[in-house]
Amino acid sequence: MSLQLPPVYPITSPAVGRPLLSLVEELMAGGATLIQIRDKQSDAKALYDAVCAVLKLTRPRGARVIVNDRADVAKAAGADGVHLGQDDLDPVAARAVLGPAAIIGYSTHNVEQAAAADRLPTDYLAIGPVFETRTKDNPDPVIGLEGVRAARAVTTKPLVAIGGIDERQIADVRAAGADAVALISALYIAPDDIAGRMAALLALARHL
Ligand code: TZP
Ligand code: MG
Repeated sequence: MSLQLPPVYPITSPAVGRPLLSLVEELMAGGATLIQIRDKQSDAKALYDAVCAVLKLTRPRGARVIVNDRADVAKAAGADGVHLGQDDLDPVAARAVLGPAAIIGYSTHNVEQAAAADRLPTDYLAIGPVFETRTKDNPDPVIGLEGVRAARAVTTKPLVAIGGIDERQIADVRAAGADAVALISALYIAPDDIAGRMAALLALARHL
């Protein structure tokens, strides 16, 4: 059966200036059931330790944890899966590392990549940046809603739209064919009320 994505897929960010565990705690309090740990700064050891600590927090609550970039860290820590970019371990190799039950997500940035990714052993595809983003270093060109529609047309896999999305665009992005929106900055504009923000964005996305 294909992966059931929640309509809002939060991604953590060290830039928020809140300890990772409190961020994850708040995201879960706001209803997050699938959380990606994204930390481009930490080395493998620090990331492994962080993911293990996150899993202690999430396991009793049932939220699933996806590690950005690192299949090795995801496997070693016992995370639910990995999110791979075009330059990370390729999905075939990551599947060999992680096994059939793991969730493997894969970033694509245009329709050609999405079509190619449809044939790979991945559980969901991400497409973006849909809009301008200030979160990612050296982002690929913005693809707009047209890019989401184009990706939707070449894959039946669960599709996550990412990049510059906030409450103003969630309806349009979903109407363009995305099953979920992956969010970073939109979740953290009020660092003292991340749970409230997560809950509000989830409610909005659920009632579309
Ligand atoms: N991949 C494509 S855009 C992006 C990533 C990781 C950043 C998304 O962050 P934001 O703040 O939601 O634009
Ligand atoms: Mg990556």
